[in-house]
Amino acid sequence: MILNKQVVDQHNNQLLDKHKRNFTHLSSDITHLDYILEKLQQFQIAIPSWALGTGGTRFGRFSGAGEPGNLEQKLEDVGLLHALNKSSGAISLHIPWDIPTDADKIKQLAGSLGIAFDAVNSNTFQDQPHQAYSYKHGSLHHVDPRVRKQAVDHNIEVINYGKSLGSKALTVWLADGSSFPGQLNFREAFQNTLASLQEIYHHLPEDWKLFVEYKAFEPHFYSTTIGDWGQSLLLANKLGPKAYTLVDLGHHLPNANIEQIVSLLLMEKKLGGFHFNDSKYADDDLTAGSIKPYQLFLIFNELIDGMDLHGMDHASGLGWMIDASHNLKDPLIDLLQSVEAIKIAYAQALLVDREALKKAQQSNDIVKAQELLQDAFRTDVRALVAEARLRMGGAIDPVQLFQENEIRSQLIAERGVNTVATGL
Ligand code: LRH
Ligand code: MN
Ligand code: MN
Repeated sequence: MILNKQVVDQHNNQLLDKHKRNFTHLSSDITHLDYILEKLQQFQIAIPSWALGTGGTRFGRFSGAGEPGNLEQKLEDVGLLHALNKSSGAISLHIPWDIPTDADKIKQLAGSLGIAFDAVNSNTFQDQPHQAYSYKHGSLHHVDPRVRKQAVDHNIEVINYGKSLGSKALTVWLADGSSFPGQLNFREAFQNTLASLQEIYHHLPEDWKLFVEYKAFEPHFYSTTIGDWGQSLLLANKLGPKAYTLVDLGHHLPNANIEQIVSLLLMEKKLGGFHFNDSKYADDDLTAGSIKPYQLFLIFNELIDGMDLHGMDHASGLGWMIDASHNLKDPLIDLLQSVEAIKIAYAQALLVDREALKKAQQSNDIVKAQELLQDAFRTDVRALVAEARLRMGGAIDPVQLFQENEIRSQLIAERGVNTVATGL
């Protein structure tokens, strides 16, 4: 174990005075401090197994050193993150990139690190060796029923892997679409997708959820068969109560009002969860909150409003997952930064005076409503997030600890220099 309690304590002692000063100053103005700290402590965000290595672009991949070479090492990496921030207590697996061949052993290792298994993800966007049919022209929407069956069977296999680990959800993201007008019959593609998903849904255990992820474009550039939240919601509604829409922040057309989408999905009780990331141009998969932090805050503002209305549990009501890729930064540092940004947005949204906001909306007081949101967003809540982490035994500044203790160098010493983790 690279990180023991002593290392964390030493780091915290070094930063404690400064932290306490900041925290005291900040908390003196917060009326519901204990409530916020409790919410922050409960909040867990799943780490994607495919983001623990250095990602690439379509022009190249520059793998980093000391990357995890198998699922056990990926779990150790998530364990490391969780030991640092106490908010990464779950992993989301992608099959077949990360097959749990010995499920009991994997479960035991995860348990010892305090890690649960979040949604399992299927992969019908790449051909695998020895596969009978190609997904070049799609999977669940394919014109050939044999290809559709192969893709359905794969999803059922993924459910079974998930069952063996204690997962409770399957996420389906399809690359199915078309790149040229005329290539595809939209209605047939949609109906084939629905029929395939119905078969998968049929194999879903009673206490599971099916997350239907949508994406506006890429890898196809003319149409995507599940292209937006409307199409995903249509499918989820037709499939039944266990099916939900999954919102990946990077999967929208530019300037889409994601917070409005979130609020309506929540109202319909069809919001499954999130793939958090950020983007400037398209599906850039950048660190959460690194480009549009106000958008992230506004999403959490809608979430708290809608979840409180439904009496939903903030911590367990939805699937909270990161879906980022890092071709320039150390993946573990990037993931720490993403989790931190998400918690900051959550903490800021918890600060919003909801009663006052309701009153301002009811009286068409635009200025007051805007001020209430901006006031919360402009509050520096980092000491609040750090205090929640400290109370759980985590590090005051996880990134600083990671760097000062040269954790990547230790991983390189263990795993070697020439390493390539499976993933995007
Ligand atoms: C492709 C994608 C998608 C999936 C992930 C595995 O866009 O990023 O978001 O969830 O690959
Ligand atoms: Mn995604
Ligand atoms: Mn994506």
